Amino acid sequence: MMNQKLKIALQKSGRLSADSINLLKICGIKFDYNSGKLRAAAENFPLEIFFLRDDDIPEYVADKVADIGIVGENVLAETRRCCETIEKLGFGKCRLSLAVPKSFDYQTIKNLDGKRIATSYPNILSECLTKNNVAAEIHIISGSVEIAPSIGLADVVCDLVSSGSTLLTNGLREVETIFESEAVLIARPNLDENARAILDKLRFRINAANAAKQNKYILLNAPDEKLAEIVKLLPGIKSPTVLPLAERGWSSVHSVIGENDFWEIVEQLKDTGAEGILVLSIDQMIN
Ligand code: PRT
Ligand code: ZN
Repeated sequence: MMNQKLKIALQKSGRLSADSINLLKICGIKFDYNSGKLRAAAENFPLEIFFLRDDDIPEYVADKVADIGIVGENVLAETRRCCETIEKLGFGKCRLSLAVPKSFDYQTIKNLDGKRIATSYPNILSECLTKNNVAAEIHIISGSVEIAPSIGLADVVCDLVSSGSTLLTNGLREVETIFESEAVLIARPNLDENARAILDKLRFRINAANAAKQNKYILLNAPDEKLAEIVKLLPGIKSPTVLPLAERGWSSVHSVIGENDFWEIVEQLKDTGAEGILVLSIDQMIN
């Protein structure tokens, strides 16, 4: 089937929406997105995009309404749908944690025995409690979990945390992380050969864009007598490119360096005698 399209489910509006849409954009996929729409067709890639509530995405994918989707690992684990995790995407990072009011004397998870815990994640929580042999009462609430203790609905909360400021402003103390999460690309089981081929094309682009994000392209001028030392500081993909400058005794050196250590390397390069250092972002990196 030449005209087959892969169907992808993205969060319509929420914390994962902008990053999910941006991921497709940096993969060079063009589509018309406006917030009212529930679906869109890509112009230059065999992809049809569905915009849904995040909680529904694992179900849509498992039930083959969509072939693939982008969702938080927390939602995937909670809904317990049969989907394959294809790729971690590095955004939407958060953790599911237990938090207690400041006055709660918390030493170990055993202190939760007999307590009432408010959460939107009853499945992940009950698995954790069972594993730790704790018998607590789970109160399922769908939003604003953090206010449950102050209104007398629960003794403890189990909620998603990123910066921690929501817990802090509600007088709660994070005591235990029970699940770490980030956005993932998921696929339905048993994708047919054509769908798998389109997914592989998409993954190739995602990996190129993610690798590019983690690296910088660096150009500099080096006096020839310092070249050996400078080249040693720059691993490059294979090894740095060295080209002679018009001015004798000088060379231009080009390389790729990791985003995490580039400031440190730049300082060392300067100390070694490098001049005119330029650092550029990379759009795609294909190995
Ligand atoms: O409408 P829809 O159902 O699609 O969206 P939603 O409101 O259910 O989800 P949304 O958009 O809030 O979150 C989507 C996904 O983002 C979650 O499933 C997580 O995978 C991820 N994510 C990352 C977070 C957070 N960080 C986060 N901080 N989801 C929620 N929060 C909330 C948390 O519940 C708490 O209320 O933010 C608050 C805590 O934040 P801090 O920074 O104060 O700690
Ligand atoms: Zn939701």
